[in-house]
Formats: sequence, structure tokens, C-alpha cells
Amino acid sequence: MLDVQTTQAAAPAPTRREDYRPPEWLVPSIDLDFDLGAERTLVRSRLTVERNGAEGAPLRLDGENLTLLDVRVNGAPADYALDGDMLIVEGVNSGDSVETTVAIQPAANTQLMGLYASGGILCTQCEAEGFRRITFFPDRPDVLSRYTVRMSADKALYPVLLANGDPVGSGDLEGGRHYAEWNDPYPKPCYLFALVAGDLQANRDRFVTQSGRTVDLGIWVRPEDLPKTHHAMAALKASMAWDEKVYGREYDLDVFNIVAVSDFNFGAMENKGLNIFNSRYILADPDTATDADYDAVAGVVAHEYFHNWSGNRVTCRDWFQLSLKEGFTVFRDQQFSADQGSAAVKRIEDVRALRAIQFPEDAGPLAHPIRPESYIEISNFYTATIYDKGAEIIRMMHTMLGGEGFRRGTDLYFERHDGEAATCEDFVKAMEDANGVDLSRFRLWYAQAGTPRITASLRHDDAAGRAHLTLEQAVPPTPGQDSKQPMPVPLKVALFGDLTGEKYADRLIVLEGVAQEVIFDGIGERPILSINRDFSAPVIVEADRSAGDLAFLSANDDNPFARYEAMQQLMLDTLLGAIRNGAADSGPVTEAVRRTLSDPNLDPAFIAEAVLMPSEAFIGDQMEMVDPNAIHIAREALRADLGADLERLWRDLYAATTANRFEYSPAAKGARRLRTVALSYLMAGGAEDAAALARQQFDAADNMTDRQGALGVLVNSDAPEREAALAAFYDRYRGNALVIDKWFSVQALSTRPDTGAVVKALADHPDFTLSNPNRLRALIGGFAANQCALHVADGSGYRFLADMILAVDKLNPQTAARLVPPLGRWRRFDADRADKMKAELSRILAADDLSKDVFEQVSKSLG
Ligand code: 0A1
Ligand code: ZN
Repeated sequence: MLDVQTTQAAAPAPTRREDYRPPEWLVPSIDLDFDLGAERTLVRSRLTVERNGAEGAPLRLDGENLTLLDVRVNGAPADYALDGDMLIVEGVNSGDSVETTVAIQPAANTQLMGLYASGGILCTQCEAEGFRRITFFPDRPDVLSRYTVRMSADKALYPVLLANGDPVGSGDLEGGRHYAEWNDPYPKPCYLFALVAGDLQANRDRFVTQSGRTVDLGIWVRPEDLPKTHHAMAALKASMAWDEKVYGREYDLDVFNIVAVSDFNFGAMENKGLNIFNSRYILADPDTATDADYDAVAGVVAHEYFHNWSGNRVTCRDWFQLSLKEGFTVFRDQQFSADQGSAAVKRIEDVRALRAIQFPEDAGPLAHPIRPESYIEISNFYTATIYDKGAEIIRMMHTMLGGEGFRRGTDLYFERHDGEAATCEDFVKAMEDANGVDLSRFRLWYAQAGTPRITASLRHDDAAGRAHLTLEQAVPPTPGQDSKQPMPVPLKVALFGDLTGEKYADRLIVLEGVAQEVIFDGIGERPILSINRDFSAPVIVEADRSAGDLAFLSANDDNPFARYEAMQQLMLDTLLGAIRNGAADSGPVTEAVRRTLSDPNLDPAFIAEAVLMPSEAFIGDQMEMVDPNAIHIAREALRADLGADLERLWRDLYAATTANRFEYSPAAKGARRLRTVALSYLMAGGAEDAAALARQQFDAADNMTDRQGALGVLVNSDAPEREAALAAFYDRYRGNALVIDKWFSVQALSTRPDTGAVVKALADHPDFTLSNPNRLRALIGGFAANQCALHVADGSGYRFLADMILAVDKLNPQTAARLVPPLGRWRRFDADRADKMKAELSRILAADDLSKDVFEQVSKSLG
């Protein structure tokens, strides 16, 4: 009999930050020649190489999944060897030309890394390590080269041929083929390389830069999608103008192209002069995109455009520095979006997203600092921590240095490092040198993981008219980091008089050590503490404030974020009380919501955010042991109370926000948002006509925000209108992939008890596919984020998710790995659920041919 105890494949070795060494060889220029075809593409590449390290070291080039056909040095057959995936060429000297020819198979590339096919379009994705799947090259971001690219392809299948930089030549070839040549004058790392070939049409426009140069803009899509590109184009032009105004940064090529593709692992990619986008972040029209989709399109277009400076002109030395470009660029896109509409609402949305994804990441087995120390697979580090906590850390410097000081710092950073591959340290140093400040201790934010906990207590000495604010911080242990040092925490603080409502103080306090006492004089009445205003630091604040204090702040604080925060805390305290005690007094929340709803001075968009209940997952994050059923029951009960007790107000608001013609303006968006929030409270409160109102809204809607809003409300209900609306939605949008994604996700996010069964059935729907990341995220990602559905007590949710991870891993490891984190939260659940979650993680780990991506996430999750 065969021995079934097969040896476990050796665990893949991690790459460590401390092992960074400069490259042995540089590649000042590369000429690429692509003979394109979906089944087979030939890639000839000629590198001019220069020795940068020790004499005698051979040239080592990364490769992956390449069929090697030829290697030459200075035109003559070369002496080479393959060491695993690596090509080693001996006898190479500085100045030599090293030529390789390889064959690749774009149509068989299901990982969507390197050159792949998406709906008849050939496109590339090279960040982080995809270029090695196109040709042999030192695939690391500190090797910068000038690129020339020649492409030839069938003219009927691929009439448009695009690459980085400027077009320099094109023409017809025999056999129905044609060619195009592109030249990028800016040296760049290979992760910024891109090409696209396809039957595309462009929405074309122009932008004149501040120095008077004209840039040709093109947004390339499938011909039928052209009418949906106007919003993206407007956002692009607004971003270009904004970066000149706010950061003094001008675009540097004559051409800027964007291409939208349907199969894409992430949101979009900032390839030099040729951004490639997931189509969901380009295409928008009122009938198919919600207001949130419109905002996301503008935000991602801006993000990728801003990378031209923060990422491309100044790039990263190694992947441990990823947050150098990502944290800074997210901060820039957040500032941009804040400037386009309501800054307060944008801040609330950003903080909500941070708390929903980054806080749990920072509190779990996958916690890592924004500058990690090691990784097994770099794709796993495109995380909310690197991006969003990274942005918060940049924002804290902005807060401490002020807008002008921060700008002095960024000017110096760009001046010093333009054309270079830089480090996070270089950024902080530029901030220090431009402002004459010492950020030594602040650097800890780059090195330490975990969300700091700040305890704030306020004592009032009536006789002395003095308030004492005591602040303490603790940074929790995280994997590999048992003990932490205190970090500088900038806290915007204000005090309000209990009786008069007067604002006594409004300051920025930087908590430097473990504890600090701050004294406020001239305070003649009991003060109420408003702290971490604007969410000035990415921390958890525990301040001992009564329901009355929170209600006061929710109605009176002049900082809109703090006002929102007070309401959230009041709701959270009430919900946690209800979970602990079985019931809670919903009176204070009802009163606070009533005041907010009736305040004529408030922006409807803000009201809609402020009255929204914390999510089930966020409530769970506040509990030592998550009890999904108790959370669901308590939250639904409070929603029902609010819906019923304030029915009159919800009805009035619903009527007042009913518009009959779509308009894309901040005011109209706010009205739409509040409208669906009101509808959902009416439904929660049991209003008899709520389902009919929802169906009416669904039918009458002239825009996707109202239609999807109504559908979302119905989908949680047992009303007969539910099935009819789902069917109507499907019929109307059959064939529109981005909208059918919504149809899948709205069902996966339903709070109904049958959601698990529905999702399993939908996984067999003919429109479901594991190979499209958007579709997968819509159904399986939605399900994994649905606390009640995933955590059903019998463990069937975990089993289903693990089955999906294993199936997807065979096709697309990056996307599979992104589904793992919810299973890694087992420590926060009861023993029965925890055992079941661990059993599924172990089952995944035992699978044959597991990718590095999934191996890393699962092995770390098991801890
Ligand atoms: N740099 C991109 C993110 C990105 C990373 C990897 C990708 O391929 C798998 C794609 C995009 C950004 O920040 O937008
Ligand atoms: Zn980015």
C-alpha cells in the first residue's frame, strides 16, 4: 500500500526588509517587441545592462511561466542556465545588450497578472511582480529603465494598440496585421509597464497644464460603453487641475490614456501614461451607477492620476515601502474628494471604511505595520493597513505641520527624489527638514502595528475653574510585536459648557508618552469633552461620557465629525447595553436622532450618515466574544424602535426628498441618501405601507441610487414585493455585468436567515463565475462580509467559504487569498464556532498545490 502520509511541501520562504541589497545589475534601457496573439504571444526583449554590484556576479533575471526560446548577448548565443524560474546569464559586461525571446499564453492566464485576455482585449498588470510573467527582467522597483515598445497584431481583432508614453510610429503589415511603436521618455520600474490591444473606442479630450502644454486625454472602452465615460473624464480633468493647485504638480507627457477592462484583480493601476482600470471605476451613468459608484469613479481616477507624481516620478525602493506611494496617494485622493463635495461626509465615509476593514485587520492575526518587516507573497500586502492606515499616518503629519508646512515637506520630497526609488524614511526626513521639526518618535507609526487605545478622563475643579484632562495610551500586542512604545498621537480636543453650551477650548494636543495631563483654565461650569475631532488620529478612544453628554455633542458640537461620532457612540453604548442585559432604553438614542432629523441647519447628506446604525460587524468588534445573533436582534430592535417612534419624521423626510428628475449635485445626492435611509427605518418600524413605498420607489426611479436603495430595503424583508423586484432588476439589466454584480451582492448582504442558502444557490446561477473578480467579490465577498450569514451556528457558512477559496485558488490565487481574513477571526468567537473556523482553515492548508498567497494568509490566520 502507498504511504498516504505525503510530505508537506516546504513552506515558502519569507522575504525580509532587513535583507534589502541594491541591485547587482541596472538596466538603463529596454526595447520590447510583442508579436501579439491571445493564444500565443512572442516577446523579444533587448536589455542594455550595467553592472551595479560586485565584479563577476552573473546577470540574474526573474521569470515566471515563460517558455524560453532564445538568449543572446551582443547578438551571439549566450551561456545561460535556468535556476528554478530565474534565468542566469554568464559572461555579461557593462554596456552589453542582452536579448531574450519567450512565448507566453495570454488566453490561459487566469491569474490576471502579466499579459492576459479580458473579453477580447489583451492587457497587462505588472504590479507588484507581474512583469516577470511577460519577459525575463530584474523584477524589482529599484531598477528603472527607459522603455521602447513595438507591438504587432491582427488589425481586425486588435485595431487599437497602446503602451506607456508617447506614440511614435504605426502602420500596416501584411496578412491583415498592423503595428504601433511607443516610447516612454521617463525611466520607470517594470511594475509600471503596460500595453493594451483591443477593439476600443476613446472618449477624447484635452487638458492645458499650468505651464501651457496641451495633453491629449483618452478614455478607452468597448464602443457600447462610450456614453458612460463622461463622469470619469470630468474627474480626470478636475484631478489634473487640483494637483497643480494644491501640490504644484503638473502632468509630464503629451498623452494620458485610461483603459477600462472587465477582469481586473484590484481597482485600477497607475501605469505611466496608460492607466488600466477595473471597468467598475470608469463606467457610470444614472441608470446603472449609484451616487456611491460615481464617487468611487472620481476617487479612483484621481488616485491613479495622482500616482504620476506620488509613485511614478518618485517610486518605491522595495515593496516594504509600498505605503510610501499608497498611503500618500490615498491621502491625496481623500483630500481631492473632500474638496469636491462635503468634506465632513467624506471624512465620515473614510473613517467608517477604516473601522470596517483596517481596525479588524490590525486587531487580528494578519496585523502588520504600514512598513512591514517580511512577507511571503507581496500581493497579500495591498491591504487596508498599507493604504488606509498609511493615509491616516500621512494625515497626522499634515495635521501637526499644518497645510503650508506639509506642502513645504512634499515640495522638498519631490525635489530631492524625482526620478528615484525612495523609502518611507525619505518622506519623513523631507517633512522634518522642510519644517525644522523632529519626527523621531513619530516614525514608530511606520514600525508598530495595532490600533492604539486612548483613555481620556476629564475632571473639573469647580472652585478653581479648571479642567484636568488625563490621557493615556496603550498600543496592543500584535503578531511578532509583543511590547510597544508609546507614539505621538495628535488629538484635536474641545470642551463645551454643560449649562451654557459655550465652547471653552479648541486645541490640538499631541499625546507624546504613555500618559499626560492637560490643564484648561477659565472653565466655570462642568465641561463636556469632544475628542479626536475630525478623527485626527487613527485610534480607539475610550472616554467616560454619559448618554446625556453624547446626546449634547450629537446636537451641538461644531465639528461635524465629532457630532457624528457622538451619535455613533451613543448608539453603540445602547446596543452593547442591550446585548449585555437583554434590553435597553432606546429613549436617549431616539431623542438624539429626533433632534438631528429636525435640525433645519443640517445638510441632508450629513443627517443620513449620522442616523445610520453602526454595522453588525462593528458592534462585534467592540465585544470580547462576538455573538452574531444577539447583535442582530439588538440592532434590529433598536432600528424598529427608531422607525416606529419617529415614523412621522421619517415620512416627512421621505416625502421632502422625493425628486422626480435625476440630477448629479451634492444636494440631490444628499436627498437621495436620506430618502433611502428614511425608507429603511419605515420598513424597520413596521409601517404597513413600507414595502409598497419601496416597490413604488423601485419602479419610479430614474436613477440607480433610488432603485438599488429600494431593492436593498426589500431584500431584507419577507414582503411579496421582494421577489418581484429582484426579478425585475435582473431582467432589466441582464447582460450588464456591473449591474448584475449588484444583483448578486444585494442578495449576499441580506439580513434574512435564508441568506446562506440563497448564496449557495446563486453560486450555481449561470451568470456566476469564479473567474471574474468583480462577480466573485459581489457574491462571495458580500457573503463573507455578512456577519449573520457567515457565522450561522452549524458552520455551513465557513465550509462554503473554504470551498470557494480552494476553487478560486486554482485560477486566481490573489483573489482567493482576499477571501481568507473573515475565517481568521476565530479567536473572537465562541469555542464551537472557533473550532469550526479553524477546521476549515486547516482543511485549506492541507490542500495540494496551494498557492503562496493562500498559504500565507491561512497559515498566519491559524497562528
Ligand atoms: N497600485 C494600484 C493597486 C494595484 C495593485 C496590484 C494590482 O494588481 C494585481 C493592481 C492594482 C493602486 O494603488 O491603485
Ligand atoms: Zn494606489
